[in-house]
Amino acid sequence: MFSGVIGRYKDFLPVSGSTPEVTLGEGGTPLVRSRSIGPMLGCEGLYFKLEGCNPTGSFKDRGMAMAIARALETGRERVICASTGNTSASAAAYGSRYGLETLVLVPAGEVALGKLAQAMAYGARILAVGGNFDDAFRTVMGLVDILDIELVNSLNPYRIQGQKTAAFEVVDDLGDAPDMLCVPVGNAGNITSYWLGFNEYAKAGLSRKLPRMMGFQASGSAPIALGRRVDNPETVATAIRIGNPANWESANRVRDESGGMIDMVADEEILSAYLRLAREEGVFCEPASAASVAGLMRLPDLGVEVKGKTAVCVLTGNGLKDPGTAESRALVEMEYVAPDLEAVASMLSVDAGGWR
Ligand code: AN7
Repeated sequence: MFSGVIGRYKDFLPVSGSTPEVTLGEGGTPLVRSRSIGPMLGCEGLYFKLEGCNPTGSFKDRGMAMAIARALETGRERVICASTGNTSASAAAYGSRYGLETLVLVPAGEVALGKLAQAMAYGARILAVGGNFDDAFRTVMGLVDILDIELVNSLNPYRIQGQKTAAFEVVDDLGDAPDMLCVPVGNAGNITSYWLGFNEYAKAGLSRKLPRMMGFQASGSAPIALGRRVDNPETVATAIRIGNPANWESANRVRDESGGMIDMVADEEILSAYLRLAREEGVFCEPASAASVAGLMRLPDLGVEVKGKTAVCVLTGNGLKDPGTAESRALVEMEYVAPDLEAVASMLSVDAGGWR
């Protein structure tokens, strides 16, 4: 029986007999083959890893299960994070389930509604900081020095350990690693995790190759791609609105070791990929997640061959996290109509069994 990432991948995780098997049923997410974008690009196979199918709707749950297990094992009663939204939703969920007090610091006015609703419902204490994620994170790092509290941001190595299980699943499903893995980059914890996972599986003889790691930031918020801190990051993809990533060095190492790249995509490209995924693939992810697909679509222009390649795009979060962007950017107007057949038929100009 499948029982979350710790239960399933124990042998590859730093757990002992005394580590509680924390789970909300995370992991085991679908790897769905592209029907439109992959064939258009001439990929041998393009797959979407639907991390929005995790219990709180993002990939963060994999790492959170491990971080919370560790917090419990070491007797902590409180956990803390700074977050653009998804980490706070995940921390709040696992925190409430295991009786830990959860404190989250978020950039005021810059967190998508669904994520805030989650943190509220799970009962976290939420401090809305009058600044951006980087300000909130700096404050959290100060707080962990003076409080008896477990940091559950991706600087916590157990987060990385839990998240590497997504790479295991990709290999388990495909039979080997893909030629390339495309992933959105914010704090660069996830790209670090996947690379660790692919390497561990290769060492264990469970895969033959290693993928090129292709990370994508939003162009208004692209410190790693630009090679310098961004003081006022801006992007429609609020999840990755981060100007000074915690795992910056590690992202550069992953890029170099894998022969990959960390590049950037414009908000318009992100939104265009976001709508294409929804309209041509039936996959509704949040804007930050679509940066992976926007990035893949740019690769031919950057001189990177995608024809004949196997690629996986990690769709890190569920589209329902950010209803505001769907409502404002999907270009569909609701049509209001009286509640009777004649009015509806007339609005549709019903004609010969169809409508105009
Ligand atoms: C949907 O929740 O940083 O490069 O505080 O929510 O590992 O940071 C979220 C990041 C990609 C970037 N996609 O991952 C947070 C937070 C989604 C995300 C990322 C995030 P990292």
